[in-house]
Amino acid sequence: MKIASILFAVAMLAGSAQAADLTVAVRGPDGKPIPDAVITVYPNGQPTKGPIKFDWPYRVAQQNIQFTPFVLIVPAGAEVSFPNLDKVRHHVYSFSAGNKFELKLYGHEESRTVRLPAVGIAAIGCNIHDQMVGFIKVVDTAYAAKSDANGVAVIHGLPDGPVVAKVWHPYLRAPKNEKTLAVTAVRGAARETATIELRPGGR
Ligand SMILES: [Cu+2]
Repeated sequence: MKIASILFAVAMLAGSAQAADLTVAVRGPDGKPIPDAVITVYPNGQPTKGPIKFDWPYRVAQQNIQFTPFVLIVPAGAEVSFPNLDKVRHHVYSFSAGNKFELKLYGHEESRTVRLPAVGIAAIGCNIHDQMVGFIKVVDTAYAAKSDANGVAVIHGLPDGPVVAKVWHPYLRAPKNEKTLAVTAVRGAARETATIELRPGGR
């Protein structure tokens, strides 16, 4: 009897800790996978209270006259580093509202750090190399992920229940380049397909 009640208590604890994983397949109208789309999920429609920490580096390198990664997700207030791995010098800037900055010319193996306070976007460029384009998505939810080369983004550890989920891509044809997904609740292993259209000229 005592053992039975302990087992029951353990089962109850396991039940309360249950969490959902949301897998989103991001596709174009032609069905082709779209990488570099950002999925953000808001349990109960609410932003995350308290500090947010992602397990990837808050870092945009300059390498081969490109920003790497092309899209980075960071929490609001994050310090982002911009190491220059090229032999040439770069002059990195953002004109985005709330996240403006300018890193004057710096060279090989040097780095600079910038704090991004505003939820939204920092679109980054280089004054020397016009072809250098990158985007930092600054978020207020702990539940965010970027689609990989197969167009797949996975958000782990969501609480079971209602959600608001969005997809953003720098070239998404929608107001603020963002669209709300059809999914309104998650439980266990949830799957969703997000079909998005990109503006021509986008990558
Ligand atoms: Cu440059």
